Amino acid sequence: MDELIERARMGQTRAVARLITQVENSETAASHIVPQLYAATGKAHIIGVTGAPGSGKSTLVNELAKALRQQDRRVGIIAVDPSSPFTGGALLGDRVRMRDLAGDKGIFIRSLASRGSLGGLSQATAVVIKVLDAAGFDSILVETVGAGQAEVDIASTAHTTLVIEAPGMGDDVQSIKAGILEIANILVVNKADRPGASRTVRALKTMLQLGETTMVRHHGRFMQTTAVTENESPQNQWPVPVLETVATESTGIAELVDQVLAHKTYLRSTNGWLEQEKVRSRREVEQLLQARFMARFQTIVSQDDRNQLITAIANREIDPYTAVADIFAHINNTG
Ligand SMILES: Nc1nc2c(ncn2[C@@H]2O[C@H](COP(=O)(O)OP(=O)(O)OP(=O)(O)O)[C@@H](O)[C@H]2O)c(=O)[nH]1
Ligand SMILES: [Mg+2]
Repeated sequence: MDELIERARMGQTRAVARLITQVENSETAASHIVPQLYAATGKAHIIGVTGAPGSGKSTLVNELAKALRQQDRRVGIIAVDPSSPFTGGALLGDRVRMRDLAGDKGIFIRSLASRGSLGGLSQATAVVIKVLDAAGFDSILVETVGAGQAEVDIASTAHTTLVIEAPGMGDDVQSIKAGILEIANILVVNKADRPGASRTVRALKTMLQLGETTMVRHHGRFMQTTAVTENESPQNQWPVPVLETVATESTGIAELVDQVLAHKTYLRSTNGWLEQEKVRSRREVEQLLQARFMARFQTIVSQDDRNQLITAIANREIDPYTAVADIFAHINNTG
């Protein structure tokens, strides 16, 4: 595997693909691969693309990839738990698009589907991003369906988060999920060829303004005013743009790419880049600790004992706090 890692670091696409397969198939692969790659990571611009199902994320990712590629950037694309797999779905749906991207060594596309492993999909995604980063991909586009945890995961993983809306999903302020303000660095109203696009844009802009009165932007993301750190200053703010695109006709893509790159420049010229790296690192350490602790718990306490414990808690024979204290004592004694 070490030779594979070395070849991936030199940017060889086939080695990258094989490494990722190992990460997918083995829970221990990441703990072998990441230590050897990590020092070579941290250069790639990680761009999260999230939004409602069918809003046009894959089509937009495809367009973004082409535009970034035209600027000679190497582009990685990761589709997390895609409802329409990249090989058969909309991204490479029609032949013209497929020819655009396939066969280009500067583009790497991979779908990740959810698995039952301890760390789960967000951990696998984090590892795949690192492999691509170390292999010299400049921009890494990560598509996730905008739903609850996946959305939060992508915002803590990506440097720049794009939230994609489409018109006609209820164009009033109330129907737009408040959560998107907390994660979006760029808001995109795609399918601007459909009726009601300008109303959706207006609703989003109103929402942004409303948010401004109760929340303060922190490197482009809204936070509760109480959580703002002392180094926050007026110039340390990114005004979230609201853009219109028609992904199927490549309309508005140039402006979108400009904003994506402007956000990167913004992060680089403030302490935003490092801050985002810290957010990601903290989350990653916490997830790894959790996974390792659970694995250890499951090794030390047998399945039967665990079941008995849960039953005892349900029957009010023991309370959950005492149970956890006992488990900790047991683990400490076992060393
Ligand atoms: N009219 C119009 N249709 C579009 C536009 N962008 C995408 N579509 C179409 O909308 C459908 C869904 O597009 P996708 O790119 O698969 O959307 P998605 O958000 O990736 O979908 P999921 O991954 O399934 O959530 C496809 O049929 C696209 O061709 C657009 O700007 N205008
Ligand atoms: Mg998609």
